[in-house]
Amino acid sequence: MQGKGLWLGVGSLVAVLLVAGYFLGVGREKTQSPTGNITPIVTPTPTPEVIPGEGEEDVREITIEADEFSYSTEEISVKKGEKIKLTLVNNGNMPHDFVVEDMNVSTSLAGPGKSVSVEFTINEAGTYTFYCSVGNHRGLGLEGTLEVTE
Ligand SMILES: [Cu+2]
Repeated sequence: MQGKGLWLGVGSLVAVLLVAGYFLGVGREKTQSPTGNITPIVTPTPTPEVIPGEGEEDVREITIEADEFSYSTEEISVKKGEKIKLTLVNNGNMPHDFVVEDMNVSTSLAGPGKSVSVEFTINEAGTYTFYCSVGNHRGLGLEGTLEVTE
């Protein structure tokens, strides 16, 4: 039958392709794996050029301390578009963090005696609220105001 022959033909063609693919794949693997005395070429990682002052000078560093249950500063004022690196120092006995409400800005949790940092820039002037997201710490007093001025 013609139909059967065609299908057999297609079948063996697929088989040939599979076998060829297998060998091509093996061949490729062989050329890639070093055979002992081939030293892999290691491209040296370029040392990033550090221009003194550049990138550092326009980051404003702010440090705020937290304990049970208050921040050392209840009002932080920054400028719109200003790059801020905020460090939270936890002087308390519980974990605390620093979150700016609705702004997707938050540090990770700082355990007792630890500090954590977050870098952020707020591009819209306004009054924002920061707080600790642990338990009811916000309600207990770990809350403050972030003023972003023009
Ligand atoms: Cu807390």
